[in-house]
Amino acid sequence: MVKEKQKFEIRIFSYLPNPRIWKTTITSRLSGVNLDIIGTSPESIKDWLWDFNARKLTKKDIAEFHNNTTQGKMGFAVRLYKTNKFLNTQPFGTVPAAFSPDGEIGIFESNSIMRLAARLGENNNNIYGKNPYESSRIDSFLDASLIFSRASQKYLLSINQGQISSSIKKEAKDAFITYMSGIESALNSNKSSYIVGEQLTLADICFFCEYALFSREQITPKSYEGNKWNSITRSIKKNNFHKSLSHYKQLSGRPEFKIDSSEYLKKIEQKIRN
Ligand SMILES: N[C@@H](CCC(=O)N[C@@H](CS)C(=O)NCC(=O)O)C(=O)O
Repeated sequence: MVKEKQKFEIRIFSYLPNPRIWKTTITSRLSGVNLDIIGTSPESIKDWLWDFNARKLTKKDIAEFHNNTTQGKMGFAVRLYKTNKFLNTQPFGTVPAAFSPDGEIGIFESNSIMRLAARLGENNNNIYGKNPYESSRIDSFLDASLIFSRASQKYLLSINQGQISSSIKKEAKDAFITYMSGIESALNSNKSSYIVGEQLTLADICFFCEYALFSREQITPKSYEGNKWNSITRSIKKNNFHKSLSHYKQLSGRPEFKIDSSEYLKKIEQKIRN
């Protein structure tokens, strides 16, 4: 008997690996939701057709969509092949891009895609809080994370592009301190070792993924090779964020987190040491 392929409940298109997607993969592991993830390396994603049925561009696609390309905005200096259907369902045209199984509904913003995984899993394990107050408090942390993630994204892209400016770095440092201070304060005032309530929630998952993504900034940028690179993470007094950092470390050891993150974080560690 042929085993039926499990039906997916969310399709995600993105470059891979991408810590923003881990928010959803970790949540789905805990809530029992089936994902279908398609994508390629960050370098190759420009050579893909951005669509519900995303794929490597064929000669036929290039001819068909040639006059219909879109200038990439965040992180892409080139024109990207995005189908009209993609842009109709993904109004900001960004990845990660998630879709309902029929491709008709687009869900964007990694925090919202993560919430979808919790909702589809019927909030299994109370991952999205055990009552409306806890759920809304979790939302508060997710909203606050966006301010940090925006500054972090600008900073990481500027590092990649060899165009680090002191104002971008300062903005990222301020946003990092603000976000981490909130997490530290929540961990200090909570009786449990989690950010909200008594157990692991979306707030912890989001914190882990945003911190993991930001940790790339510790790698000496190409434009600084041979010179001393003063990363934000290193310049911060670790004691100020003692609880947050040990929470991050503890989360990184959990099996549902390790699957996505261990290789990625190991590579960062190796690059920092070299
Ligand atoms: N805050 C968003 C960030 C999404 C985003 O900015 N994605 C960039 C890549 S890092 C993108 O898709 N850029 C494509 C474009 O600007 O055309 C999230 O968490 O999902």
